[in-house]
Amino acid sequence: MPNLIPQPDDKFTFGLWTVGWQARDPFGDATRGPLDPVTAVHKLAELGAHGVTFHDDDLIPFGADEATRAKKIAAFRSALDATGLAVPMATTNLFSHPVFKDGAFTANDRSVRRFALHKVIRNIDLAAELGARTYVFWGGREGSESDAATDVHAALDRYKEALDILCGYVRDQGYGLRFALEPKPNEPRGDIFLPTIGHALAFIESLEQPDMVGLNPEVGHEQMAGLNVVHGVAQALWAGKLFHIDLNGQHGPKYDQDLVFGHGDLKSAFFLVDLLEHAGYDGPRHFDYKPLRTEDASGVWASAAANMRTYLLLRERAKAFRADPEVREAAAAAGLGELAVPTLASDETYADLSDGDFDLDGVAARGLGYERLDQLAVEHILGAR
Ligand SMILES: [Mn+2]
Repeated sequence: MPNLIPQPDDKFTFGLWTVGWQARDPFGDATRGPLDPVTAVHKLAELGAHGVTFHDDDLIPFGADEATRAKKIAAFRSALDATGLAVPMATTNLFSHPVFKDGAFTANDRSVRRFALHKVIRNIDLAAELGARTYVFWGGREGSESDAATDVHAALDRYKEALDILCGYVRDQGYGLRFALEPKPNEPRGDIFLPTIGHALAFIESLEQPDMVGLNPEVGHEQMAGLNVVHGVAQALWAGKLFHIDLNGQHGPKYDQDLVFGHGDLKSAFFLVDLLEHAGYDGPRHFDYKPLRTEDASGVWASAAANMRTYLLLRERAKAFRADPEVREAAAAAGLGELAVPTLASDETYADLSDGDFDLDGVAARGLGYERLDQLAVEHILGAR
């Protein structure tokens, strides 16, 4: 039996806001009480996590005075020291307070934009102090419900301006931080700017320091847009932009479910783990999920453990899939390796292309055997092989 006990080396991390979610939704009140960050740190360490991540407001209540702020940070630090838990990533809450109802970096109101930038800078200092390497930007309120009230061109100018300012700040301070944009198509805004991995990749190239900025794709966010998250993450890797990843579960285009990883589209989760494990991604496996509203505290910790165990199970399944001689033979028969061969040889040009010796009818009629390969994957996922 493979080792399914999470180890710090597995780099599993959780946001304070995940296990700490009190399960308020648009129709109902909280079903759970608040969770002290110190308790969360101890509990996550016990379960085998490597690290914890936070929004500024998860740790320090919005508007807290200096004394409260210092006290909260000190308590968090001692919990980290006592458990050895790392803080690989941090981010800013630019969505809860009513002041951000029309966005933060892209709010029409310039004073809101200036307030937002200052809020970020303050938390970047704390993130750097705690040793974070990645700073995430999820622009959940950057968007609109009405195109009549939205100048997208100007909004993208301001989004770029904000990231250029913040890149400059991090560079000036000499912090070893990189930024990761987290795309999402909608919710809480009707339409969010930079809605998918592809939009964000294109946007990054417009920045003054594109090398400092990459992506934090989230499984459920791509699936809410009806997209294949494995393809999206593969393209982020191809572009050298997979700086971080948010793992969770989602059943297709509907409200943001934030299920446990693997509790949505399990087959896609299998191929995502296979990709991460074999494509050289060595960053955190960060779970951004919400324990179901039906759960009490013990259900919360069961769900945290479930994320990690499901990942480890899928990692074993992916390893077995790749090692299976029948899978290798089926992949070879399907011509999978041939796509890695350039279409023109190194000494050829387009002038060498001709259809003279091409077996048009033969190639058109040939079966590719993908069904056999796909079923082998399903059998590995089901533990039947
Ligand atoms: Mn997320």
